[in-house]
Amino acid sequence: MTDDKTRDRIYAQRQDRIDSFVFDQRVAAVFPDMISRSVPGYASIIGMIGILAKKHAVRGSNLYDLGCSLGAATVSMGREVVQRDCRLVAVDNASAMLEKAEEQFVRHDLPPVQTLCCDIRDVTVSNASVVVLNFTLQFLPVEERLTLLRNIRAGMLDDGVLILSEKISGADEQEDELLIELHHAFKRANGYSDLEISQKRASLEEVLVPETIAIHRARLAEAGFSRVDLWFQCFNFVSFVARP
Ligand code: GEK
Repeated sequence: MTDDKTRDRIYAQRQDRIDSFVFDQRVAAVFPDMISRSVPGYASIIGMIGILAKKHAVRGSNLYDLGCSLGAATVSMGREVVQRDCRLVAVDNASAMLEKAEEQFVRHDLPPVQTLCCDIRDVTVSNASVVVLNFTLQFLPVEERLTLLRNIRAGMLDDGVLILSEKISGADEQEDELLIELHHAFKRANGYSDLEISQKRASLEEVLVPETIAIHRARLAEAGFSRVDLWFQCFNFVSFVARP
């Protein structure tokens, strides 16, 4: 259960004007509640990121969490690789989010975590056995996504993995409508009102740009990933494992 301060009620009151969504202090304060009531399978995905990290983390390598928010994926990976002399790198350009992530990292007994408050497009990925983009690529302008994936690929070890989770659009209009309808029903079942759902949707317009599975697969191939497997899907939320 969440108390009043940690319950997401950001869009509960009717707003005259809907501003574009930003990851500020208000969002950081309610983020765990917001993401778990909005993204189906979020807790499972976070848990599986740890399990994938355990399988693929190479001794002495770096593990990246790009767009880490409050650091849930970093914590999940860190717990699984404690003995492996790995370094965790957690990156987010929203200081309100990263400050809270840093509190989490202190609270858990993790390998060293380097936190970077910067744009993920400015990070040089190197010696990476695991790279996580858990619902982050969707916030970059579409035309900048390939360059980021190429940079990630260039800094990855040959047997490393990229875990890419995204909100997607359906392959055609009919599928898209179905996935959105089911997602909204999921949010309603989790206590969001129709007003909250529609105002949040408006705030994310042009901020979060979803693409189809086919587009993601083609871009990952173009960026130099030789194998892409879809390991999770629930409605319009998916996660891929991509390998060099
Ligand atoms: C989780 N991965 O809990 N550079 C750096 N950070 C960025 C950028 C950018 N260009 N664009 C967006 N972000 C997390 C969840 S949330 C997903 C990720 C969501 C950051 C942004 O500040 C936010 O913290 C995160 O990416 C997206 O596993 O809220 O839907």
